[in-house]
Amino acid sequence: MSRLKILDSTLREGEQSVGVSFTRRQRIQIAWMLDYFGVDSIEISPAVSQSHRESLQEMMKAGLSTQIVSHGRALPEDVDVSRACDVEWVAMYHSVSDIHLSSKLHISREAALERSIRAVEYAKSHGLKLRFTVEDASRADPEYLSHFISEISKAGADRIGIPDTVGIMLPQGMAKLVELARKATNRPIDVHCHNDLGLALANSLAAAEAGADQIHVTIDGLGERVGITSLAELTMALKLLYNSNRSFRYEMLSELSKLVSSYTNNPVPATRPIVGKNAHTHKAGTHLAAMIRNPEAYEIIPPRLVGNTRRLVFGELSGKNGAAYLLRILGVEPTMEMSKAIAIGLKNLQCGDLFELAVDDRLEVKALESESKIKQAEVFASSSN
Ligand code: HCA
Ligand code: CU
Repeated sequence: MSRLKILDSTLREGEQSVGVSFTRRQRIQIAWMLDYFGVDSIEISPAVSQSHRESLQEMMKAGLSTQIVSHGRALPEDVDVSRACDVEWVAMYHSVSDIHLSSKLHISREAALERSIRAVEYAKSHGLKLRFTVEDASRADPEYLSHFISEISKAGADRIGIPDTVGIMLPQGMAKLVELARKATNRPIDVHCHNDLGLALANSLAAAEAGADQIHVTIDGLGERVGITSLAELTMALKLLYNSNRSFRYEMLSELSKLVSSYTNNPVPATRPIVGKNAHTHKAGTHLAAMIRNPEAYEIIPPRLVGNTRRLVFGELSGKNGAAYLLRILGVEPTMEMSKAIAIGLKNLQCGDLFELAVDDRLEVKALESESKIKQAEVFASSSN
């Protein structure tokens, strides 16, 4: 797993997210940050617009160490757009499922393969390195898919991309799909999993276990419909569950998420794993009690590792341990009676969560969260009525 590569498609798949359209400068900023984070490749589609072409050209000149992949359809005209941007790597895609061939493209299986081979040969004749993606592979007839991958490889494709375009796979199925592709080609295999059933991460990991060489992600899982595997979730799962020794700059994960959210005007959902506000927030008294003794009791990731903040919520669920902690940070050495009385008092207020404290590694207070101050003011206003 330590050899598994990561391709970030925030600038291509991510821009297919509803409401997302980056400016040229934003794309360059994202590219620089992903490069610094340590992904192996980033992907962008120059055929979309002049601004995308200029972004790609600028990225090519920027001296990034990450591989830049120019994504387009399996058509000579899209290859030409990529060539005009001086790229080394292109990615081209063509549908292989019957539903796409008949309803989207209105062509036969034979015509699809023929057109794809021509596009591959065209790109190779211009000295390009090439990934070929068999779109909607997970709904294709396995025999046709296998034949298609083998012919495309013979035509010169350097990598084969296996997407679960509609997010319909189970992890076991994804593993089987990778095995099928591995039998059909000796080229490295990319995997691209959509999250329609919330299985993108599980499917990506299963594909990696089955021998996929590279996994596609986006920042915060942005992408068509509900998106694809998220960069933060995949890289942290690899580190925690597979002991990957990749030296990504994990501490940038929260920052990357905030940056993209500021560009898209979509707030990061509080419940988003790893980078969401709630990812390291603790509330119930039993949890606070344990956290105060040892944060590992309820945290698998120290927030500092991913650039996030630990927060403690105080209110009706705080219990006597939460109350004792609160007294201590206010400079009062708590007795059992005081702690119990405050816990009961917090419950009797019947106000739910009262406020949150952002705390550091040693559980010392960093800040009272501003949103909570507003809530607190509301509490006081309503209790004086
Ligand atoms: C699309 C296609 C694609 C391609 C994936 C890839 C998919 O959005 O139009 O090139 O690896 O999900 O099949 O994103
Ligand atoms: Cu996709």
